[in-house]
Amino acid sequence: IIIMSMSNSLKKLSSCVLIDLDGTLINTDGVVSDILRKYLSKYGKQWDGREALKIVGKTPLEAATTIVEDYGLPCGVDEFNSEFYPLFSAQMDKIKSLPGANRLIRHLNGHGVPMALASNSSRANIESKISYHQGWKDCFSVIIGSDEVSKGKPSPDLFLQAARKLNRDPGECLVIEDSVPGVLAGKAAGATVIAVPSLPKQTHLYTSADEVINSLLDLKPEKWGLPPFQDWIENTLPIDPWRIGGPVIKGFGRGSKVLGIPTANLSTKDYAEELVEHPSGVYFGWAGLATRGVFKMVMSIGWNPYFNNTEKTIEPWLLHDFTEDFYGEELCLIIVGYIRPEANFPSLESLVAKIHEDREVAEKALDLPSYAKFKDDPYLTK
Ligand code: ADP
Ligand code: RBF
Ligand code: MG
Repeated sequence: IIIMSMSNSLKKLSSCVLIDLDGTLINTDGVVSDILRKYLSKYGKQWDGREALKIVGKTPLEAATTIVEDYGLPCGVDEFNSEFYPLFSAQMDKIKSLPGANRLIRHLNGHGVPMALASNSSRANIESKISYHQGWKDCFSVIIGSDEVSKGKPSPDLFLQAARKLNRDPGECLVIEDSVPGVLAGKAAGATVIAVPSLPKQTHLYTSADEVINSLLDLKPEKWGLPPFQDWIENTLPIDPWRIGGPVIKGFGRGSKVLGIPTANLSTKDYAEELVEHPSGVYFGWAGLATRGVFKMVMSIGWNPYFNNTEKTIEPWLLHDFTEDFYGEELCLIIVGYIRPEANFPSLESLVAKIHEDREVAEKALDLPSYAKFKDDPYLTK
């Protein structure tokens, strides 16, 4: 108790936010990977997704050097850059915002919380990238790139400069970062740092962060002295409806057997891209089975930390008692709300109890008009 109250009293409250761009607000990685995949094949090399781990959070020069060296490319870093940047610029308009980014920016701006964008990317590139996201530029009172300070992250320079320009003490700033160099930079600056790792299963690398969250949807600004989000309804967060469907396939064979909770799995191959785009976590919505009707549904998307799966799967539990299995049948899902991040549990009983709690939250929420209306969505009975 003493330790808890000590750490509480040590927790600093923030009055402004310093935020990173690539990997935190926008999914730059997706476009970069696409380009590198094609570019490297010209040299007879194959882009290795794991390489992404090594370049997140680096300055453009460091990232280019890493790629040229790791792939043993027969060109210099300058030549690589002169070929890479035009390709990248041409694709900048395809870089999507990450889930919760737009919501976060509008929320903080709406409450008059000063915000700075501090990125290892160059000032010019930052400006181009955010120009594709309506209204973002005006939400930041300060924008600063690594070409405007002597050293990029993990040096604290960017954040120190951003705080200075906002006229705040770095200790009053909340830094939001997806990369390890970025987290280190924020801590070195003396700020409070929230890590939102952009690559899955990397939480262990972020030990110096004040908190590690799974996605921006899980950010609780009030924990850090900032205004709370007001869009949660009865412990659920409405999301842009997401529709997926396909034949029910065999899963790990443990849903009903081990947990007493059957989950009708969909093939992840058909939804690979969307799966990457959606943060793992517990969601809910409506499920349509062609010959059986429409049912409430609660599901997890992710790696099931309790079982430590290596594959990200979709696990929908239809909230209805069926007298038989329905493998092979067409299942359509419309996912309308978010409940919580996936978690690990000390025992199977506690995992099962939590899933039943999720079921109750989902069942109640789906009766609210804003969620109930999707029951009649034509997608479910197509
Ligand atoms: P698997 O690992 O193959 O997915 P589960 O033990 O999770 O096996 O059981 C899922 C299967 O159980 C579904 O594919 C479906 O055929 C059947 N099933 C029966 N009732 C339900 C339900 N309420 N929700 C989901 N699936 C159900
Ligand atoms: N697995 C976890 O490891 N952690 C979770 O937090 C978790 N939450 C779930 C929530 C719901 C609503 C459902 C249906 C499943 C959840 N599971 C979770 C997944 C469960 O482990 C999975 O369905 C089984 O492993 C079956 O493959
Ligand atoms: Mg299953």
